[in-house]
Amino acid sequence: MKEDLKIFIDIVEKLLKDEISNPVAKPIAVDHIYEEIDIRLGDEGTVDEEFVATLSKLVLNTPKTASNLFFNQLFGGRRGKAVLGDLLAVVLNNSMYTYKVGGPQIIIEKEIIRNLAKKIGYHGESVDGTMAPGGSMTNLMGLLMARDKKDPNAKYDGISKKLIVYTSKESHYSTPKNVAFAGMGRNNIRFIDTDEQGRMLMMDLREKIEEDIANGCTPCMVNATTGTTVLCAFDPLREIGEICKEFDMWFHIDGALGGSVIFSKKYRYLADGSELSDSFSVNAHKLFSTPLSASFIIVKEKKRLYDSFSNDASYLYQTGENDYNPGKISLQCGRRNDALKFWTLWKSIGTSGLESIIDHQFDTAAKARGYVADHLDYTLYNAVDSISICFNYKNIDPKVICNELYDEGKLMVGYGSFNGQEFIRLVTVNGNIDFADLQNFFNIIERSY
Ligand code: ABU
Repeated sequence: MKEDLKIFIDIVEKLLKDEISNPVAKPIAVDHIYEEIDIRLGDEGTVDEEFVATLSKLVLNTPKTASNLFFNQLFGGRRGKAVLGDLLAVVLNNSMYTYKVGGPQIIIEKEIIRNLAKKIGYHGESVDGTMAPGGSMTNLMGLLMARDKKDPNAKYDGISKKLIVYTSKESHYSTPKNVAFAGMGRNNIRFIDTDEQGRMLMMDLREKIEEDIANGCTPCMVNATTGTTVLCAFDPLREIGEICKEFDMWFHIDGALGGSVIFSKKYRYLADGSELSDSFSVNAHKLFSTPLSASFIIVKEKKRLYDSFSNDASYLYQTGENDYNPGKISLQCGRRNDALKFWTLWKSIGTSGLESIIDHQFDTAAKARGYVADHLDYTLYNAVDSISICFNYKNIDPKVICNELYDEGKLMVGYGSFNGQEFIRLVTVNGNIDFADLQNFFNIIERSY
């Protein structure tokens, strides 16, 4: 182990040095990858020197998602204290299903959940939550609780009614996948129209619910989004909450991307009404740049978690209270410790430090939007508070710009679309970048075209 730790440190030092001079790994064409790197597994092991050389080459040729030129997806950057926590979680190698096996790590997860719940606006003893491997899976958990509340026998006999799920046209692609997994059927989603800023339109929501009731269907859940994938738009939670109450529907908030605004006094207004929801998901690996993945789901009534996810297993639950055996409220059995990395970050910088991270990202995005708006060669497509800056440059096809800059190893950014308009989607999820890095991003585009 000591020998391997030394190899680890050597390779990480090489990577950190390389990230400065080569912030974008030149992509290797997938049909040449075996020629470039000795990936093939064989009957015989490799000797140490060759093994280390191959491992170093592999690491240095992997896309550099922590560099200040990575804007391609909704994660990025690296925070030392969070990495430290995750490395320790790997070395400890606990599974997070029982207190007997997880010990204080279980309490660390509970402490985070308790504090997140307060920020959402859930209070009292009935609140609980858990983690799952990614925002799609925490959304699935919200959906399964909604299904089981509306159709309690579904988990024994299968679904007995036509349960309908409402989500905006701009919401994450996990919803259609999840309703299929849940046996509810992709045809039983209603995609709600959005306004010009990409926010769910209440009039369309109400009309679709009333139409479904008239047709004998059962409205089950609204999946609202706090930070949509492309525009990072924020649905009007308070109004959605009121509609859910009126029609007795589960209210889930997909806050995977933007849910972290609950930490910011300045941007909290974007999640106004969050306390009306039944469940709320948020990813620390997005705006807080912890290592992937750190996805939480917080639930107002813990009974719902038990109803949907518990199952006796005498070989597993042998000690203690339910509250500290989170396997009883998990999607999984074996579950890695994704909590420690967020706890080490939170413990080291405090809640005020988390607030500063969120403010910095939104403020930096606002400056970037200002830059785009002020320069005639650019067209800006979204102008409200958000960490996405959606733009085009000199009317050049955004696919061409994104793909060429990637192929040339200059920077990594992706494109998106809204209302039929395609554009480049720049995101400020990496809290280590500041406006100078974005200025550099724009300069690269301007020099190239
Ligand atoms: N959670 C989905 C993120 C995908 C994207 O970066 O667009």
